[in-house]
Amino acid sequence: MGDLFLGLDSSTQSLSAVIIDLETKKVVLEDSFDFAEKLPHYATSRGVLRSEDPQVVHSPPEMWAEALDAFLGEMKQAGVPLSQIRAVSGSGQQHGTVYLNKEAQAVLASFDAHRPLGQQIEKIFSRRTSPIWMDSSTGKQCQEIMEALGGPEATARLTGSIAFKRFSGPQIRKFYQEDRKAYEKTACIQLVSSYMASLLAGRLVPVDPGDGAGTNLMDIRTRNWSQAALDATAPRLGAKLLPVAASPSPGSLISPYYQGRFGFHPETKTYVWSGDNPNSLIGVGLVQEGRIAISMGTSDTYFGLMTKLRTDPRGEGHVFGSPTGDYMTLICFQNGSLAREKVKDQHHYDWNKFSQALRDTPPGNRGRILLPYFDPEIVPNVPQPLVARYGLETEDGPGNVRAVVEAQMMSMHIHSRWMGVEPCSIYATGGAAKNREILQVMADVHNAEVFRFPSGNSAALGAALRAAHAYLGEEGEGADWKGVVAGFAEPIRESRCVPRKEYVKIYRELIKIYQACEEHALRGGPDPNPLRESFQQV
Ligand code: XUL
Repeated sequence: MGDLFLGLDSSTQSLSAVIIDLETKKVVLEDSFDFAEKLPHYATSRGVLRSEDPQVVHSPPEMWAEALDAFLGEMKQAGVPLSQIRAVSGSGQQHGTVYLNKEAQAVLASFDAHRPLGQQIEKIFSRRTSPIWMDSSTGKQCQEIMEALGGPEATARLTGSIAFKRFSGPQIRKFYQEDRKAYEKTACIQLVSSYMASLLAGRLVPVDPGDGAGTNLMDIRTRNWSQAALDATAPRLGAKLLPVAASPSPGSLISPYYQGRFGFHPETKTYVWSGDNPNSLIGVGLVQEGRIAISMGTSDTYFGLMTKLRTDPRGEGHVFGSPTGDYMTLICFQNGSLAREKVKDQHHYDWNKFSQALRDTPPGNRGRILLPYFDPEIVPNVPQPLVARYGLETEDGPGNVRAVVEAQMMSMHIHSRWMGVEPCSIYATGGAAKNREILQVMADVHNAEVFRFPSGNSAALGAALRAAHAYLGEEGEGADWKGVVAGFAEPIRESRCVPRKEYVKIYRELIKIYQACEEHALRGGPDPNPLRESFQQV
């Protein structure tokens, strides 16, 4: 066995791990630790704490730490060769913020290998729970920030995105406004990625430009915090943030805690983590411009690498830093697997029946449309849950299954036009990419061939590849991205789904109808039913 590299992915519902062997180009381990199932005492539903207000969604940061400890413990028990890991990096769900007090620094530096991590970090928080990317309770703060920065367009030009409710800046502003005392007691605000990296390094670790761009606080051009954005968000905020890490940035040794407790080698390096989406970009091998990836996880994301900065004039999409030093574009649809699971559960289906329903129904669904915002939606902006059906009975199981998948694919098509890329091939990843029927709808709606990846966890794989790239760079062996991802981030050739001409034509028409339904339901546009009925007669 050659040098091993570990990538961790602290996502909404679970912590995942991928270990790669760079010499043999093999994935040695791929495993996952489910928060709700393994740590039920945090009483989360699928990793999150809901409140009476559907817009407020938090998670307990102690749960993420306990998961890291327990998951590594499981690996040690199972005989995973942790001592052969040369370097670790990771991926965190984006935007979530962790609030630490002034004790944190000293506690991180003195972890005791004889006691569980969870117990040792109990007292480092100035806020018990972390608002996460599913939280949409900061509409007011977004308006205030954009006003201070000269409007939505100016905000997008400066930070890569207009102010979004889930982004860290608006969330920090809300905390400052609602709990000033706790804000004052906060010595350091971290993102999920930098918090997890800090637990590994035993010191406070900064964010990288990929995740930093998900805050509305970073100047997307200089990749440093923008003073104007900090001032628009909360007083003295700059003092509570570590400077954004340069990329590449040097590694640091893993905390001795992990040697004592799990048998890691004392020279194991840890590297700055990034967000799940920048990691996935690497995990699906998008180290050059041109292709697009769709990740179907809790949320669905549509993303690609971009070499020249371009922001979305409609304000729906984002620009983040790419781990390669370029940019990446991204659109996030909150009702991803959330909506697919809702429809599946409403009709008491399992995933096999879900697929069967797609096989049993015709592409185009005879013009029946579902707007599937079971949760508040990010793109398009839908502040409160809204489920609207056009010509579709609520009880019609197969019809609703096809409608939810078609709605998601058509919405991606419509809301990604600003990127100016008509992809001819799409890389599909995330849990739902296993479902061939869903990939066929993707191919037909986007008129593009679709490939799947062997690893469902592109974010953790991307993190392992980032660790390898940084390690080789530091060891003076030189690493180019193409060489590092080669052999790992390759799609499965046989998984290819080809767009079918006759259905591409149907979807061209249906997309117009879907857009009319969206206009009608969200912005009081004209009744789309006449258009729908003429479609049905074709
Ligand atoms: C991206 C986004 C989500 C989260 C959770 O902007 O909000 O994709 O990163 O996966």
